[in-house]
Amino acid sequence: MYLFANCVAFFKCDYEGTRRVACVTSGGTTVPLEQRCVRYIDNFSSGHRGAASTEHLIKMGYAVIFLYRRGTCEPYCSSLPDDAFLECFEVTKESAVQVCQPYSEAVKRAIRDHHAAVAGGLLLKLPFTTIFEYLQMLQMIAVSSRSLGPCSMFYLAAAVSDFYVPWKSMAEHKIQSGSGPLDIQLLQVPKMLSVLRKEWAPMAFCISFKLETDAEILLEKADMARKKYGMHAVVANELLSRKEQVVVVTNNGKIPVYRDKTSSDSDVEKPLTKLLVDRHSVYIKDSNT
Ligand code: 9Z3
Repeated sequence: MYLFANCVAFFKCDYEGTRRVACVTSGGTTVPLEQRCVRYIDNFSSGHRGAASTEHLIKMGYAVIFLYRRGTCEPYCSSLPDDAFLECFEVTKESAVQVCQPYSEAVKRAIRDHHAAVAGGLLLKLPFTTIFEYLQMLQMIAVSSRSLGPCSMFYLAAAVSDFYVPWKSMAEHKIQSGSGPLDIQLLQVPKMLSVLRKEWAPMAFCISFKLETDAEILLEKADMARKKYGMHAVVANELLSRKEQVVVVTNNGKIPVYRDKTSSDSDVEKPLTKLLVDRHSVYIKDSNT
């Protein structure tokens, strides 16, 4: 309920039909194997794509709901060391705590940018862990975004579990290792992308991501997903090259997008989000005529 109220408030924030709002999903969902969960199956995603894309979208004027896996990358943190708290600060001779010199500028910039985005009502961060939490939160966000019509965008970069153990057939307590090989039946997670398109937010501009490790099948699978789930674009990426290039698959073609290799601090998310924002603009214009 708190989450729902938060989302509704975020969407109402003086946007009056002009502010564009993106829901960026990021990180991998988990599938618990026990009700009192000790073990779980995880989906790979560092969260870099979602966090970087969020920063670019905010720069381009969007307000972003960042639905992310707890513990994965968050916006404005990419230039910080992994263990930010312990490594960014030091204790002075007078026992005061201060930012370490090498990180000083990066930490100040991260804190300033993050604060500006949150205080300006441009960033709402909502964490999830399991596939169940993720789907419920996505539904709430989508339903409460309906009033924005075509101005809302779903940028679904999270790596979502394909298989799960239903709550009723899940062991209550920790599964005992002495009982021999583990035999668990996993059911297919219902594909919620078509429900998102048809019921939850039918006017929203929807982009999903397709990840494969075999380049041979990637583009075909991405185009199949686009048609099957009615996505406006599917971003196809291969695990090993995902930071260098992606292909945006739409109904009128496949557009490769590359990281600018001439600049060391550039990322593929910058040209990717630019292209998708341009497509979103055309979509909004067409929807209003
Ligand atoms: C992606 O393909 C993302 O681009 C990555 C980003 C997870 C590869 P990182 O977080 O990596 O920067 O380390 N996300 C979507 C993966 C996914 O689960 N897609 C489903 C599928 O491929 C469709 S919803 O079937």
